[in-house]
Amino acid sequence: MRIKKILIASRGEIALRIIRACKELGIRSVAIFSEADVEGIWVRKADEAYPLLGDPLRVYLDIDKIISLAKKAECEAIHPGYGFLSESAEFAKACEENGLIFIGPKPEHIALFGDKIASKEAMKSIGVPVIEGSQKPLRDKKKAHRIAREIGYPVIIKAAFGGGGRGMRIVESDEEFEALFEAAQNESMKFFGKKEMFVEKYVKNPRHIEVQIIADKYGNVVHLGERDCSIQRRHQKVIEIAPSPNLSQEVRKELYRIATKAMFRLGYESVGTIEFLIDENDDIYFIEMNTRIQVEHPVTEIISGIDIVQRMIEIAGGDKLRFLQEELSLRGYAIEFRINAEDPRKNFFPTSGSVTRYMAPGGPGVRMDSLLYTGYKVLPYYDSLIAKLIVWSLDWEGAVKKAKRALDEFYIEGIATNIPLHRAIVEDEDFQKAHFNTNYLDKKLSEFDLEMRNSIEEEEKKMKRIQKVIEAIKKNKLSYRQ
Ligand code: MV4
Repeated sequence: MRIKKILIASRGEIALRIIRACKELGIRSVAIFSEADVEGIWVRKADEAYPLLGDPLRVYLDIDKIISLAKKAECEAIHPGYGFLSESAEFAKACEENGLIFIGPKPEHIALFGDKIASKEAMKSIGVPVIEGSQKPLRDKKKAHRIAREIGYPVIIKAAFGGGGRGMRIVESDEEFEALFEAAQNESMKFFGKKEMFVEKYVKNPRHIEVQIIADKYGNVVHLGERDCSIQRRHQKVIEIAPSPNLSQEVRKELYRIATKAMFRLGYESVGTIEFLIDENDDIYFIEMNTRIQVEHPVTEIISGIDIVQRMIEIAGGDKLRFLQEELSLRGYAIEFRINAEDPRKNFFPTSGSVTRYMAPGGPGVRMDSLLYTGYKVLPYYDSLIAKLIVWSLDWEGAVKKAKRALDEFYIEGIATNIPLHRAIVEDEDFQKAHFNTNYLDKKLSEFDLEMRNSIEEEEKKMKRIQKVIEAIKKNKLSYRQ
């Protein structure tokens, strides 16, 4: 391994996750942080940390500053985490040009999969099933309208350089098309600065399934199974599960075959996630590919026993994959609960402020990837994800029971979180039976009780009662002596 020191161009729980991987590999870690982030846990846990002065969000996007810092700190490589510069082909290229290893795929592959139309065409040309739709970027609403009619309603309008559900509109009827196209295009301009759109047939009630791939520089491509990411709210994933608890073995095998073959054919390297929609007839459609480590990677790590972040670093350093597909086995079920600083009683509006008391769940089959500690101030500038609770059990029912138990142990005081939502989901019968698709949360949300339950107050009452018993025993003892 050529890499001895890594700069982590990210923040929060994923920065800490990468530091942990570095420590176990004997690699020195270098953190960066905005002025607002001085109290960040990753800043203390890294071997070195450097402040970046300026706007708290923009500093994590400053390619020139980050690269010059990496060189000054004598790093061989940069890990971009997720978000920020993780899917910037320009950043990956700038690393290369400055003699730094970008821990991720090649810039060409980042660029290809950043372009949703080009990546669809590339996948289609190598035999991957895609959803019927426009094959060229659409800028003009009249042209787009004609194509929508050809496809037939319902259609979905998407941003060609989009993501996260931004710049997306579902169109049910011909009359609504042009207004919704304009709205989607305006959103795309606002968030991505691009007006290129495309139109697809809308797939009803799909499951959102993604396959984790890991590939080295020598053509070895291995999959680590799939994740079910159907439980989302406003295109933000809330719960991810590995493997999918409601997928037939035939569909699963087909997904693995398609994903590994495609990545081999493209000469893809590093980790990647291929997203599919599975419709009600079990038909498979590629939708997009993520060329980064994902938030939900831990569920795959748990069922595969593979440390994806460590292997990603080794691959970037030129190592061959340590294992063959046949040597891998996937075991049990893992569920990840994204704990967000947001108030479920106020339409999930982001919350910020000090965590005054904090008790994390633990015990067998529980993993916590988190930036929290008692006294930490959740900041308003960044993503609301503050912790990920991951549970594992040999079977689905066991994983749900484990989740209930772990969520009951969880206690965060000072800020509102979405823990009540998670508690409601694990109590829901449809979830317990693994009956869900991408519409699950929208349908269920209104019937969930999302009040905060204060378990610590109950526990403290219990403790006070015990103290009283002790006092009573002491008094009794005294009376015995008399
Ligand atoms: C779709 C779709 C149905 N039909 N495309 C959402 C995020 C982006 N990665 C792709 N997404 C979807 N694309 C076609 N042709 C359904 C989704 C989708 C979704 C749509 C509306 C509400 C919630 C959703 C959750 C997951 C996926």
